Amino acid sequence: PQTIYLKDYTPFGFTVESVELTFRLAPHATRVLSKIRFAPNPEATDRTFFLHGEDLRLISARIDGREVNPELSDRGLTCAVPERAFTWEAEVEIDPANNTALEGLYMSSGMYCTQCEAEGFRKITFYPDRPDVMSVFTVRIEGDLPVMLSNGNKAGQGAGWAEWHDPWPKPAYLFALVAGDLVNHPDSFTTGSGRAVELNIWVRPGDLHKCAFGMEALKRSMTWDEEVYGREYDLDIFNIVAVDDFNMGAMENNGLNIFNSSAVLASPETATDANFERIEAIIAHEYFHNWTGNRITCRDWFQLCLKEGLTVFRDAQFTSDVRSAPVKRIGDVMDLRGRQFPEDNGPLSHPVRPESFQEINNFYTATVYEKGAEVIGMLKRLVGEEAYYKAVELYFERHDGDAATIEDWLKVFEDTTGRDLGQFKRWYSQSGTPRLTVEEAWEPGETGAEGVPASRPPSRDLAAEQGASDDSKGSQGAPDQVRGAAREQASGGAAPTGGGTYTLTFRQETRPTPGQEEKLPQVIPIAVGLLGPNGAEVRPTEVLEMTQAEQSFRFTGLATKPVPSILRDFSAPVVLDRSLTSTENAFLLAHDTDPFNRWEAGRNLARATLLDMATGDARPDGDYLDGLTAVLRDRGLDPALRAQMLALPTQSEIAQMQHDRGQTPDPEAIYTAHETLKLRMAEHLQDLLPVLYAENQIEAPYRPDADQASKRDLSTAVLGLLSRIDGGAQAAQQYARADNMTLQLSALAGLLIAGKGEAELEAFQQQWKDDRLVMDKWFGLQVSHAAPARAAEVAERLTRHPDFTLTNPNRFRAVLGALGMNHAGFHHGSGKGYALVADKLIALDAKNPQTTARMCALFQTWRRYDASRQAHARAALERIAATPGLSRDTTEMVTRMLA
Ligand code: BAL
Ligand code: ZN
Repeated sequence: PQTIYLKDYTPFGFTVESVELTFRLAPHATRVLSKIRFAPNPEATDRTFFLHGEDLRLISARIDGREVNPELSDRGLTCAVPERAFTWEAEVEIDPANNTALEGLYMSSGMYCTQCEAEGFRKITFYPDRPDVMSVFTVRIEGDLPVMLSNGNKAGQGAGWAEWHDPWPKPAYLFALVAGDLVNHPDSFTTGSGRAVELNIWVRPGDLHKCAFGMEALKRSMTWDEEVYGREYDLDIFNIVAVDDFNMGAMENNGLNIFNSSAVLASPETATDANFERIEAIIAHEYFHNWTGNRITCRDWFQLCLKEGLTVFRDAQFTSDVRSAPVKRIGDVMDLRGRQFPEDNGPLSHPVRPESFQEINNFYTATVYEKGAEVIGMLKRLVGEEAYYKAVELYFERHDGDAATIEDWLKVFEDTTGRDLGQFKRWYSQSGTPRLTVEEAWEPGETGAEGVPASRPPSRDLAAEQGASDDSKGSQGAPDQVRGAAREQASGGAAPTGGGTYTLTFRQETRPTPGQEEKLPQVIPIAVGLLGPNGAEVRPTEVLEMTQAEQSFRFTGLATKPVPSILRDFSAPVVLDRSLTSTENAFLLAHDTDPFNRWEAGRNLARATLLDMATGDARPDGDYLDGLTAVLRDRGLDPALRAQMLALPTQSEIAQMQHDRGQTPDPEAIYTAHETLKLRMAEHLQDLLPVLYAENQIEAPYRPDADQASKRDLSTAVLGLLSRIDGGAQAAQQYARADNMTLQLSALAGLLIAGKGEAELEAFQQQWKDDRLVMDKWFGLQVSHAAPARAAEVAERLTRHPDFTLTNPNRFRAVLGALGMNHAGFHHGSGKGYALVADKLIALDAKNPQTTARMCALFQTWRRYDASRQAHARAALERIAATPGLSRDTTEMVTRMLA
């Protein structure tokens, strides 16, 4: 397959002044008539007239009304054209009903729908299908269907037809069409400047009761973007459509967002709190794209992070504002470490802005999205809040209507702040996760007492713990002379004038990644605060700007040696390689005023404990269990945060840590350590668990808001532990009385943890057999709770269930994705997990290359493990690679993983 390079970018030889499309819908023979006005592009030198086109049957083509005979290939067509503006007309036929790839125009549960990002429009008609070609689209849809939608505003409708006009020039990837027997949940919104906007969520009949939450989330998003970024909606109508068969979460087409039904439909009975929160975030994300992605789009697909990183950052800001900021941050970091770090440190590693690809669909990755968002977060932290919003305002002003680049984005920051962002730009070009090590040095001053960190936090009862927590909320109590003292860089500052001097010396290193042997130092914003030995904060958070491979920062005028809290709020996407003793971690867990680092301290203790246990030491660390008890008792702490404290690092994270230390992880040993630690935690907390469970029950009717969800988060985490020591009694009771999916599903999980739940699994299936989204949970839960030796067998049995299908990506992910996430099950020594996933990926590739290729990434860590597992994984990957007719998407992924 052909490799495409960023360095080879050239503009298209023609501009497109207007596009008129007519669709004559028929399941197997839809006719698409296009009338496109082209003009020579003065900014281009190459005038080759190449239009992309795949799986199209060309019926006729005309230029300025005269029949032409273009030269056709399997990627598109070329044709001789005039050296002036001209009108291209073509008629093609396509087969939506047989389009199982779910790219272009396809059918899902009887409705027509589209997915054009990244390169699906070329499966609809011949067109320069590249994001820098933008045009105004007018669309006519003809068909015998009650609802027929496209982008933009309504332009007219009658019996059997509808017309739409989108006044905003857009690239073809934002084109959308939906037609079917749909019903709507309507609403309206008035923008800040008084524009009345009609809002609709369109669903299949029967799903109307699942739309209200999505609609409220949409209105919240519209208000938020006006208030925070000053961005107003720009059309008369905003439609969202729920589609059952969809490769992605959702798609931001102008005025016609198309959603995977799992990312929009929710009712208390069928969706969990996590589903509601995800839906709110995805609705916000797609809506925010209207400005960051649509009004300003990407010049080419290498710039994908320009819209995705920024929009993920914006949706995270939104969630932090409408829910809990620390809980969101911790959740995002868990996700980053779970998905992006393995990617960044394995065979699929690529820069946030990749420099080459074969199939762009393979680059809708955690690196482009989530690391891309982290890069924006670092930029904001470095320039400060005010400068950030000024620069973004300039970006909107300067680039509205453009197909822009990362250079354009950075330039607005340079112009606003006067900073040189040349080095910062390495975050876009250099792959791999930087590792940061730190050394500390303390020089007591003449008058300063030589303090040391408390050797161990005093054990406290509940009342004392609450008091201590209140003391540690801020630096208000720190003496003025301490707060006012200067922090200097060791390299350039004046000599300290009094008190002790504390120096932090950081080193950064990024290991080689595929195609990048040499790494240069990056700009790393390191947020640091200092605590005194009694736990009070003596220096509030400040951002140290590290630019060199090794760099020291000096804090002067300190009375006693402080305890540093480093990388607060996870201020940069790096691995902080700092070995703290369990006493030091326990101290930070008890006292840190930064919620993220407080959680991180607990996490460090859990990591150390699991690492010890996975290599033979069967006893959990006492500091960890005591610290955890104190945190759980702290009723001043958000229950959701306490639930996050209770969650253990994933088994995959422990495997990665062992690998980073030169050890070969044993998935079964890690699984056993995980299970044993959870049992020990449950035993240690056995008196507290029932109290916490009772305290976090909710009498009021279900609401999916942060307050209620937070309490359910904690009671769910507690139930998971309780089920290990009460034989599933509490879970059985909860299952019997559950009136919402959050409680029903967590109860079922609790029963499975206790080795029970057969009858409930059957009852659940009977209750929900007609609800696809709920049944996805039923499929997934059984695989994720299967013991390692049985996981592949359970998954295989479920793939023979009559409701399993290869054509629905959600169902495929529910079973095979869950197997991939069952660490010890997927990486089982028998190789059965690898073999089953390979079998199913091979079968899926023939139907849906995009989902197949993305799911191949389950194998990306295969080289971490022992020789026997590697041999099994290699055999599975080679079997996929050798499949006759394998798609370009999957070929690229397996080739990269085998390289
Ligand atoms: N643009 C693809 C789906 C999304 O990121 O919103
Ligand atoms: Zn997006």
